[in-house]
Amino acid sequence: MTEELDVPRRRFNRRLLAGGAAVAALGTAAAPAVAPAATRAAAAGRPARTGRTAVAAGAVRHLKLYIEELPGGQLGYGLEKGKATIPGPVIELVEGDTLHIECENTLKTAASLHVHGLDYDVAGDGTRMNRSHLEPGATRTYTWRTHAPGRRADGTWRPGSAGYWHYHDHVVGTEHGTGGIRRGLYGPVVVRRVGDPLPDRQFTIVFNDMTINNLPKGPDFRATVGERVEIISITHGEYYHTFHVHGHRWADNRTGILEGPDDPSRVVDNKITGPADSFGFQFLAGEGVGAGAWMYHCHVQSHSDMGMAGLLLIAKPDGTVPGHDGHGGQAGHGGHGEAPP
Ligand SMILES: [Cu+2]
Repeated sequence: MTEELDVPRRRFNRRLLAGGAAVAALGTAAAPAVAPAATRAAAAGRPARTGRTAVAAGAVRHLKLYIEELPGGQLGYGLEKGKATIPGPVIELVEGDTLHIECENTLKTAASLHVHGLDYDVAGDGTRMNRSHLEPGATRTYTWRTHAPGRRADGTWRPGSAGYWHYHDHVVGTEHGTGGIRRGLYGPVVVRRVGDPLPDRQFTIVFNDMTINNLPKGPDFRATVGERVEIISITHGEYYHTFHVHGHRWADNRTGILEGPDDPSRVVDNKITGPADSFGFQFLAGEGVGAGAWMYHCHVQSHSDMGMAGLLLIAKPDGTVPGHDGHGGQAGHGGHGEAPP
């Protein structure tokens, strides 16, 4: 429990002391996307094609996931040995898919994999209380299932699994994984409904205590005008935050996209978010506003002042970002941690 009480102070000290080296070490931790073929093509930077949607539900897939130590006392999930990242890799499913994750704990302490929003047996819960965790050096297969919406036998409506969810450790530090989450053991899960539009770019932004993705200042992300951008927002730690993007807005529903002229979803550009919340949305980069260095940040004033801000660098088709001088030129912004496209 001492560790619990120690949280904010340690975090703030690290923030104050974090020099360029620490930032550089963590800056390489931007997460790659692990996605179905169509999204992977987008992540690989291939030209945007319009009208791509999620298809082929009902697949049974297998994934290997490693829990590893990272420089500076951080921890991460990774798809290959030595390649763990913070946040962990994006895991994408389509409603109806089943995923078997063979998770190996390379740490000297027990750890686990616990997911939100999906269907799993208690043996896949990832907590010590039901012995579904990983002892040091152990490997265990966690099975996640998903389902499409439909009518129950009693006539009520059963929601589908589609949504922006997340996974995290539930064991390191405390029996709630407080130490694991603080040190970086978390990542995004996207479950799509058949027919959902697929993004060209995908960015995961995790407000974890007073960091973004465990970096003392928010990383920058790059896209080109007109691309379909997907933001996955997750919050962890001790504080409430508000997620705000400049120049763009989204519908406060499952996808962020209005389904037609009569869709009653509220359109927002700012959303309150608390520990373990997750949501996501898509928008067209620069729609109606053009290319530029568009800020995203927590809108709790003291939080943004302390570094909870980064840039969506939306380039013109020729690759330039008007008004942005590249790296490190912005007051109060380090320009580090730019995610690869
Ligand atoms: Cu905040």
